[in-house]
Amino acid sequence: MKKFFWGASTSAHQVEGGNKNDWTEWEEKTAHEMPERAKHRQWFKSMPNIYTFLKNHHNYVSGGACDHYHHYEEDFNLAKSLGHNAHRFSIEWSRIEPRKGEFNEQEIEHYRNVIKALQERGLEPFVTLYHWTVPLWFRDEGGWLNRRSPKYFERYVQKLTESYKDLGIKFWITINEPEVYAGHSYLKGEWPPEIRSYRKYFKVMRRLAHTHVLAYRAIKSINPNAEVGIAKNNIYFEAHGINPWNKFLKWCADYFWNYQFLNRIKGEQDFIGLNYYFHNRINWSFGKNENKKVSDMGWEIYPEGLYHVLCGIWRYKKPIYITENGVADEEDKFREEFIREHVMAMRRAMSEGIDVRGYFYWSLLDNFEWDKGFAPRFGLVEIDYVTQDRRVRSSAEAYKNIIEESLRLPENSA
Ligand code: IFM
Repeated sequence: MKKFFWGASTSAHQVEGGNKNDWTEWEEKTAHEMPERAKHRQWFKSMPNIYTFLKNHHNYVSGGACDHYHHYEEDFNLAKSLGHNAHRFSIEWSRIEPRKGEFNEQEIEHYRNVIKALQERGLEPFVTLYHWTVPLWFRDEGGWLNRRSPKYFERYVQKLTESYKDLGIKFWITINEPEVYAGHSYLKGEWPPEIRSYRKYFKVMRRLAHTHVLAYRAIKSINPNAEVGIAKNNIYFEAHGINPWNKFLKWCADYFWNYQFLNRIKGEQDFIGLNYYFHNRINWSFGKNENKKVSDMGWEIYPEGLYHVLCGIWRYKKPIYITENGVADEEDKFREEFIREHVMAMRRAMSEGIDVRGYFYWSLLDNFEWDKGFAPRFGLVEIDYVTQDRRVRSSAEAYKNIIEESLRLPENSA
């Protein structure tokens, strides 16, 4: 009988606090202009509930974040008390290798303690190695545009895998959402290093795929029992009606957004991590959603799309873990229903034979949502950023019930 993993995800930069990487420098540099910049972003108008925050420049500096770096045990106690049996988090490369080729043993020890804290609580660690932030020296050498970048990453991965060999970590995620990162940073120019170039975007995408392959091989050579994959953000593109143009656009979007990267690393991944947030109904152009139900960020809530996206990636015939699925909902009005309906969509896919083995809600804690700062509230647990108090939202209890209900199902499946 396969064990099903239930849990939540976080990423280092978004929750730890006290980081020093390419993002922290960029935040310091741009924070005072961000409220003005935000007004010119497509997404600004769709976030009326969080306008006030978006107008305050303090919103845009990650700073101490949730101080998860010091509160991780308390946070894992909460996850445990909420019925989770797994947890996804990321290791901050800039802490491990703050200067080129120099590894910080104290920080390696810190994450050893983090991993052990999870294991002691019966929470299976899903370790992400790169969730969008890089060390300053790496940025200064040209980041992912530097042709040596995959090798630099491989060296960091080797060091970690060797250091944690005795911990028997099974699940490794090399890269989080490559296309989202490359799109914002090298095509739209909205995230560091603020580049707008098709050529560079495609170069970075190719380089990240190569990086994954090197990391995959490095982990497997040191720890052959490990299972290695990426976390991929796939969108449910739906062509409206029978119009061939809509169908053509859907085909292109599926190819470029959903499958291009996965095709490149085919054969060098043991599972697929799926991050599901978006539905896009195509009617002559993209983005024609009915927007009946939307989150605080104006993102359409469309659980059925998860079913379709799962069917889509089943083409690779690899086990699937839903490594992220979540909603910004400060008042906790629709989070419970959101989770319930997405889990139902997942079960529908499973009942048709799709091998889904885990569901991770994004996120365990409220956190720093990149260029939107602290305004969006995704957490099962609410954070008071002044006192660092944690408060469990009622939807987190509802999620616990969903987990318990599913454990009572025949064969203890999802
Ligand atoms: O917060 C992000 C996360 O870092 C990557 N996936 C989507 C989340 C919500 O936008």
